[in-house]
Amino acid sequence: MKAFNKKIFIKQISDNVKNMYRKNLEEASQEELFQAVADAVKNMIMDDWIATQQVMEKDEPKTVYYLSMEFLLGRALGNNLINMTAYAQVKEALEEIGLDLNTIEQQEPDPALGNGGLGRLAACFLDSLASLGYPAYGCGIRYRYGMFKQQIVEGFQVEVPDNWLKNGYPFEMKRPEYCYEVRFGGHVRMEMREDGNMDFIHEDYQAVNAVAYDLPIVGYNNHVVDTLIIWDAQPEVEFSLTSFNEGQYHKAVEESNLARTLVEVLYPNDEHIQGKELRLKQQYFFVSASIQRAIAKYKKHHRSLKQLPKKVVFQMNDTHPTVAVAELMRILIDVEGLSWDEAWKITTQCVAYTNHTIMAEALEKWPIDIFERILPRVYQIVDEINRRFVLDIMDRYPGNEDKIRSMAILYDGQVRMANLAIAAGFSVNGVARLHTEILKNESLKDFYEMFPEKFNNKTNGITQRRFLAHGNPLLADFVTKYCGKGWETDLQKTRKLIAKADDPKVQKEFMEIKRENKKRLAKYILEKTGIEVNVDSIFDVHVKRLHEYKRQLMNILHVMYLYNRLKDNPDMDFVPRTFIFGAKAAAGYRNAKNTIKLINNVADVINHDVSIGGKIKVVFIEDYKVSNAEWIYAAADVSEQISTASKEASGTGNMKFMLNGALTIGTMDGANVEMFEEVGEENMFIFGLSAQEVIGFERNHNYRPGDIYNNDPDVNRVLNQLIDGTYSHGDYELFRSLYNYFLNDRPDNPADRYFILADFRSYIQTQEKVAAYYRNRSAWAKSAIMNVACVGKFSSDRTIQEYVDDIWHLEKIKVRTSLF
Ligand code: Z2T
Repeated sequence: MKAFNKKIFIKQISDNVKNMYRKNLEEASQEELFQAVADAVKNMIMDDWIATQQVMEKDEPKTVYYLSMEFLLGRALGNNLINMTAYAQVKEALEEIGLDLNTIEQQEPDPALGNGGLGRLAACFLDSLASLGYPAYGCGIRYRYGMFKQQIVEGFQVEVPDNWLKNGYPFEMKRPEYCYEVRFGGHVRMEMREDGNMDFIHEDYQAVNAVAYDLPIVGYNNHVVDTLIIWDAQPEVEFSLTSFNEGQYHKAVEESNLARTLVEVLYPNDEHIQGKELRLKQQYFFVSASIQRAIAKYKKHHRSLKQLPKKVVFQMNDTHPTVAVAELMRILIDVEGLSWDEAWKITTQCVAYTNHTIMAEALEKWPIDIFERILPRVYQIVDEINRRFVLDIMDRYPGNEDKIRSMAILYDGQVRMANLAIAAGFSVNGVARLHTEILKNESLKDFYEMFPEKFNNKTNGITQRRFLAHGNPLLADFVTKYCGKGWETDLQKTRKLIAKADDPKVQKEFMEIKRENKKRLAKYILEKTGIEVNVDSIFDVHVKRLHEYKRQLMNILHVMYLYNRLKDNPDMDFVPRTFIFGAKAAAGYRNAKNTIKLINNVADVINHDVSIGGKIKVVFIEDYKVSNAEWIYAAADVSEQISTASKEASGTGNMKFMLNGALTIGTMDGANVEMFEEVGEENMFIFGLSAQEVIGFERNHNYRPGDIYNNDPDVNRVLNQLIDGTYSHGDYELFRSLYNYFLNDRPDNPADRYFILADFRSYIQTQEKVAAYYRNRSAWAKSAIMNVACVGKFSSDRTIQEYVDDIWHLEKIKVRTSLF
């Protein structure tokens, strides 16, 4: 970016409004002004974007292609300005012409091309890659409809389509020159060549074109702008009614239908697969296009493919892009003419795999018949990879059927994508230390025994640019005041706060900032829900996807328990609390949707009961998404991270709360374990079973929640309130399935499989400690400041540096500003 020139910037905005809308500034709507401002900002980015791509073209550095079905970017305008270090100047320039940057930012739709943690992680990684100056492409899909918008109607979740492209998205750039054919279906004909080798000829397929759209990923204050490529699908031949014979006509109709449906919508299921054919097509579509683009780029500089691993590494974000293994093999063999062994050597040095969950429902397995029908040539290659891999297993473990049962890629009529990723990938990583240990010692034990050198841990991280600099400007200024500038690129700098955490003046300042942020959220809550909340109450926040293992149900049962206590003793000593929830449920997930309804019904009863004097409020914030998350984290006193130990691979919301000075109540799960290590036991509230205890119960089938229900009167009472009409206007059936969750024991679905009742008593006791601690303002403030001070490890900059050092081996690029 050239030096910011206020005059030119203002001129450009009024020119944009004129040219785009035939209006002047006074006539333009806020949405039109957003488009005009965004375009001016894009213009500021453009020189650096061009310069970065020129350096990459000229120096040809090794580049990571981060392959991901999801990128949960959140709004770009404010974030880009932060990273260009132009936020304050642009805000001031806009004020001069009577515009408010905040209002303008809020016109931008959240690009929500992801479900939750996995997609948001990919977005944080791109921010860190650019900010550290590494050459990188994100590769994903340009879904027409992103994650659904959530409305709450009479307490129920209703899904509304997210038409994020409706008004045009100003930061995307169509790149029609990057267009690749992707083929589906048909047959493979084998033909003997003169040299005795086989040719594999793919016939009768349907083809669509993948067309690139680029989004800029602006690095922090370093002039580096990386690129996120999102692929759109277009029919190969424009469908026309006249110019076909019958056969061509049907093919054209089918291909244009395929192109339209392929990228229509993001599947809104996190950690649960449905095995839909269209999903497999989406996976192959964006993977094939991305690999074709990477190879085309490489071939501009090289004739032989042998050096590909020196220039290109594909990181597979979970198993969703794992078809990349076979697609790269296919291109190397069928298109580039390499032998199997040459192609395998290259492929296995180019692909690496990240695992994000141990939940069995999330393991991707495709029925062989579907896989083979949709991707006949790719299937042949998977079959051959499997044949050779099984031979390796038999070689290593002669006569051991169990090893084949657990590790073969093709088994029981299915293609097991994780097994393919591990067999071919040179690196397999978990996303937090505990998670990686569970992979090595439990779920992927046999693979770890066979390939110990592949396994490694990369504890997740988050970007402080979005979640502190942008989301919490008041706290950002506080950190700058006590730690100096520089935390934006080195989060360890907040450690300087340790020396200040005892200072009453600093504590007071921190608490005032927290209170301002609580006011900002309270206003949002009032506007959206009509509920008035007390900003002096504890803001106790549980926001994340709705999933049984994340135990929102345990949280709301605890609220019901507290309400019972208050009703029994109206004069009891009670620290006022606002319980804030935000969560989307996968559209077909019964227990998750019922939990949302329960939270809303409990909220309705409690919020309207004047007899408790407003001591408890319950709020369900509709449509939890990146943009309102930034405000929610900033306002939180307490962060709920209460998953069943062993189930949350890492969590990243936990880190965002910590960064914003909330105290965590949590289990020893995922990255909570490492947060605890960093911040110390005085500053975090831990409770519940350990991962080993949970795994022990699961192995021995000796957990008996019914005994707890029968023997603990508090548990008994709240569970019975699910079926006695207390929270359902007398309807005994509405929440019966949630009640049954605790007590119906089936072999495939054991009672209380997420151990809510096992942890309930220690959750209650730990929440009592939280309340007592909040009374001590100074102790609380000190602990909150300590959380900010000790969060350094959880910057995604640290995570990315570890990927670079251990897996990708990239070198930084330098974009010289003297170019201008
Ligand atoms: C997801 O968000 C996560 C894991 C998945 O496994 C799928 C989705 Cl959509 C297939 C989450 C984990 O649950 C969370 O613990 C982790 O922090 C996050 O991925 C990023 O690694």
